[in-house]
Order: sequence, then structure tokens, then C-alpha cells
Amino acid sequence: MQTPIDIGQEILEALDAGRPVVALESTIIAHGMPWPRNMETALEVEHIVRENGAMPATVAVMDGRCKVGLDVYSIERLAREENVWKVSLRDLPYVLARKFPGATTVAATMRIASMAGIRVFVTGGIGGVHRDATRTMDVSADLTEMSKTPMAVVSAGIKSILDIGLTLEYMETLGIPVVTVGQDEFPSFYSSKSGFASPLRMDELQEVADMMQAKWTLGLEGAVLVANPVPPEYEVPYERMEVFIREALDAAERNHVKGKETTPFLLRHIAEHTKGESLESNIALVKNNAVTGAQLAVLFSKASKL
Ligand code: PSU
Ligand code: MN
Repeated sequence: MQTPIDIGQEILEALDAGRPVVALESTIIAHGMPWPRNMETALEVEHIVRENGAMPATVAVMDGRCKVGLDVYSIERLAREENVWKVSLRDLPYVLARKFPGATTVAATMRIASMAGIRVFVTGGIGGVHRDATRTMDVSADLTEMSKTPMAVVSAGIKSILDIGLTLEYMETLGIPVVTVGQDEFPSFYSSKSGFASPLRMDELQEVADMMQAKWTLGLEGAVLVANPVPPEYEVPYERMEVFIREALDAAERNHVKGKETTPFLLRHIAEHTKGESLESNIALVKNNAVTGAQLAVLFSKASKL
């Protein structure tokens, strides 16, 4: 039996020729932002990747197939329809078998994109170790996936709905290099600050591309996490976000929210209660990551040809 993956024609040609390709996730479209900003952002991010010299490949699951590269109608389905599954690694076989429409998380997107041969992936924020993980054991499959799958994951750090300190510790355990671009402190999505030092810092993307080469030519498995701080003009101060985050965590506790619902519940609660301020920040940082990811993919494709 053939692997159930459909790769868009343009993407296939780019991959065959060794040209830069950037994977994009779809949970952010279906479960991370409201209609119609989610659709606009998804299309704009693809445009930014192209403008910066790489081919965008948005990943999702539809009609029993893994899709690498979506047409505008498929993106609209994910952005608009109510019945789209949030597909992490665990959900992938079920959603494929049932032929449900599914938006892929960081973990599932990485795995599918990697099967297609893509090595750079752009997202907003990754999942991690939740604040009460010592009790709930709620640790995102994004982390274990990053320990296995070769990919540069460009994000704006980790939202402080999570325990950032424990997440950094866990990534050290899993052997995942964490490098922040241009500053010493690890960023926390809406803010360039988190109170935690970044394990590594690099100021040039060429250095990041060199590190990817070094890791994978050595046969080390897994990802490199690239933390790209939100542009200063779109920052929401850490202290202000902390108030909304605590409220969201309290609401989740009161409503007995568990398992895979936790992250979407917290994201939605924060977006609603910050009245758009967090949404604008979110959109800006994803676009900023798209620029960085595309540039990194260009540098990495050059390095791979040497
Ligand atoms: N964190 C964010 N924004 C997001 C997500 C996480 O700041 O949109 C999404 C990503 O798709 C991520 C997923 O892979 O949530 C993690 O979900 P979980 O914690 O259930 O593994
Ligand atoms: Mn979880």
C-alpha cells in the first residue's frame, strides 16, 4: 500500500530540485484564530514565504489523505467549518481512517512534512509542559515529536499558559537545541521576555542553518527549536498577559477542561478577554516567523548543496 500523502505539484518540483520549502501548520487556522482573520492570515503567511524566496506548504488532513500544500478552498474549509478535528500525532490514524477533515498540530505537521522531505517549519507557538503537569502529566506531543523528527521549528517561543521553565528542562532531556535569534532571553510568544535565559543565542540565520547541518550530518535525530521574538511594536507586556493567562487557567479548572481541549480552550479564552490585542500580536508574530523561516530555508538549501 502507498503512503497516503498528497504533495502539491509546485512543492514536489521544488523539493526535487532542492529548492527551499517551508511547512506551515493548520491548527492555528482552525483552532487558533477566529474567522475571517484566520483565513486572511493563512493566505498572507503563504505569500510572505514566497516573497522571501521559499515555497509554502500548508499541511492538513482531508478525505483520508495527508495533504502537503492546500488550495484556497481547502484553507477556507479549515478556517470556516465547525467540525474540523484538532489532529495531533495520536489522532492522525483515526482521522485518516474516518476521512474527517483535520487541522494538524505542530507534532502532526512536523511528521507529515518530514515524510515529504521538508526541513523548515513555521508556526506561532509550540505546545509544551503545562503549568500543573506534575499532577496532570499534560505534556504536549509537540515535544516528543521534536525529539524524533528532523526539522527547524520557527516559533515565537512558548506561551506562558505553559510552564516555560519545565518545558525548557524537558527539551534539554530530549536533546532538542533551543536557540533564540538576536537576544539572550527566551521569548514567551506575546512578549520578547519570559524571565528565562535562552539555552542558546544566535544573531545570524546562517549560524542556525550551520547548526541544522551539524546536527543532522552527525546522525542526531530530532528538531532544532528556533525562537524568534515578537516584533517590539506588537508586544503585549508580560505582566499584562499574566493576568489574562491566570484567568484562563482558572476558567479551565472550573469547567473541568482536560486533555486535548486544554490548549484550544486557553487560547480562545485569552483571545476573547484581551479583545483583539492578543490577536493582532499573534498575527504579527506569525508573519514575522514566516520571514525568518523562509530566509532560513533559503540558507539551508544552499548549505545542503555544498
Ligand atoms: N500554542 C499556541 N498556539 C497554538 C498552539 C499552541 O500558542 O495554536 C497549537 C499548536 O498547533 C500546537 C498545539 O501544536 O496547539 C498543541 O496542542 P497540545 O497542547 O494539545 O499538544
Ligand atoms: Mn495536552
